[in-house]
Amino acid sequence: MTRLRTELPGPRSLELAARRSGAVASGVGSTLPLYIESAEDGLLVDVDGNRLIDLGSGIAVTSVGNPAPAVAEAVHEQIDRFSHTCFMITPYEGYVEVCEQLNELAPGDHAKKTALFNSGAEAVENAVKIARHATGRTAVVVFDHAYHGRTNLTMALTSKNMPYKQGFGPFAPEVYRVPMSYPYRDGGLTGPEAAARAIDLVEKQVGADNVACVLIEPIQGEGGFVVPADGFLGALSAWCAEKGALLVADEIQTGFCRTGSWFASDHEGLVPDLVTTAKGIAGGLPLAAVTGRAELMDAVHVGGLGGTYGGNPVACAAALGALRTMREKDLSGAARAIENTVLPRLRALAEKTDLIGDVRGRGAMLAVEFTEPTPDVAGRVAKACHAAGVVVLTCGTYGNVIRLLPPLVIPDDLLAEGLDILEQAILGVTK
Ligand code: PLZ
Repeated sequence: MTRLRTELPGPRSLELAARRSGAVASGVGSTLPLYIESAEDGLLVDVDGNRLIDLGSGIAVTSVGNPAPAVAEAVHEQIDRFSHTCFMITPYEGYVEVCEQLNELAPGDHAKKTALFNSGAEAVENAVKIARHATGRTAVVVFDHAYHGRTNLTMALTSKNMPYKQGFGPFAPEVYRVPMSYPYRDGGLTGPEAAARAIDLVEKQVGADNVACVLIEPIQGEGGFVVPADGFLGALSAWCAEKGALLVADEIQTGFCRTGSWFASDHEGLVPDLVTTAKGIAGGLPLAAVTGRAELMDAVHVGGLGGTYGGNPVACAAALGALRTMREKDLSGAARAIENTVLPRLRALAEKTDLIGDVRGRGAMLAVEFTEPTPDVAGRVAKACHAAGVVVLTCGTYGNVIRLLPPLVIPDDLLAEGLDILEQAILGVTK
């Protein structure tokens, strides 16, 4: 069925693109030049009436659907009562309720506490603040291919130069980068071997006693959907526990049912000291959190954490609606079902073309890595998908990964149609 009414971009999108070029700073890019007017589960409808299959969820955000009824209802109800007070001035229940639920859901059964912020980068910055304050140490260990944000500290934590860091330095000090476990590209090191390689560097170059935290995405997002080898995260966690460093899991992209459980840490029984979350937490409204061991979270002096909008009441209401939807619709189960549909198809596709080097991921966070470490093939595949009205995203240090992040409520037929188009796009590119 054709969902496209016009050439892409259509005339109204072209008009908006012209207005945009006169008004919006060109440093802010867009993957597709299509301006969206409305959405339904799994579809984005542009201003020319073209219906696009959404396999990106706005970078893993609209997991519960777009719009999601429970989120829309909670937002309306809240904004009609009050939109903002600033939790640091006069608090409200929604903030407390979101923290209670996150404490319950985050990995581990120890006592936990939470603080709320606006964006993923802000959550990561605050996790580092808390880790430094709680340990009295300064060094932060991060990994090759890591992505943690675009603010000054999180640019330092992020691995890839273009487009995130080029020309924006100087960067924050006391950040140390070590190799990641990357099974497709690290010569088959086991998880414990890859962890030993990273730990050896930290011990020799940083000194274990100086490490405030080891910060890691349990499955890397922007860096290429890199799933570390079994035992890698566990070995890092054990080293942190032995040396008094904190393990901080950045679950901003992996969290909230995306990988088939509440958090990606759950798959390996990993219990981080602190967890950062954002994206899927609030069905599209800006909200982020740091959740962690109560004694660490409470180490900071009163007034040491905060911000004008952190835990805004409308965003908190949206989060409560989103979390209810995740439970009621068993969206972790839905993510596993997506994996069971998509992974076999991608694996079968990999048999048909030698362009594909690896197929990987978990739940509804799945990817194809092309063999050539350049953006060429992935870029052409993404373009072909976009021209056919399917929103797919690329990622990876080499820009050579196509990633799939469908909304967890995507109807089966739309997912199948999106995959058909992706398959044709991949089989249609030549070296
Ligand atoms: N940590 C693991 O994935 C955001 C960024 C896209 P913010 N990823 C998408 C882009 O090009 O800006 C992300 C993430 C992980 C932190 C962040 C940062 O979250 O909400 O974008 O600040």
